[in-house]
Amino acid sequence: MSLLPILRFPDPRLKKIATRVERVDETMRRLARDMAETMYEAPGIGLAATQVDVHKRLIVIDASETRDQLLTLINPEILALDGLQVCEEGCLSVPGIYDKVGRAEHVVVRYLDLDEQEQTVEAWGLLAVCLQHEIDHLEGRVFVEHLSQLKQVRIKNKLAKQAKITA
Ligand code: K2U
Ligand code: ZN
Repeated sequence: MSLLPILRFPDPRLKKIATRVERVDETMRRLARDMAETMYEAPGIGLAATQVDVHKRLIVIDASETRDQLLTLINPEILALDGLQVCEEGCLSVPGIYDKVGRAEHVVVRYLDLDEQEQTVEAWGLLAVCLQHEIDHLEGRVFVEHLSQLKQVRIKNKLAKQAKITA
């Protein structure tokens, strides 16, 4: 398995819309394994293929306290959204930036698992937030885009300064 480099906001590749997975082959299974390893090492509770510059509809999530309940979702589709919750979010593609984002409290998501079996997951709380956050990535959206224009400008300036310092 390998760790994959994660694209950093505002890389334009993070705005690409991911395409459906047509076949769950060994390449896709290897990508899912590498994404999971990358997520656990980061550490994060989710990772979308978009973030590792693979523009296919695949996400991995583990929002469990014990870090042993990996969900691999292929071609995830939101079937239902309701309620409202505001949660402090961060993103592995926007390091060091955290802010509150309003999301649905409850979601129902249909997807294919690695055996190409159709599954449905119903979630509330942090898992619901993570599902919405990762599916946003597949649509080319990063969580900072839910913030005000002023905050987005300040974040881009801060990350640009950080990039200069580390260059
Ligand atoms: O970058 C990513 O997509 C992983 C995200 C997933 C996530 C963000 C906010 C809320 C839920 C899930 C995170 O970097 S994982 C680390 C994390 C976890 C909880 C809150 C903030 C950051
Ligand atoms: Zn993210």
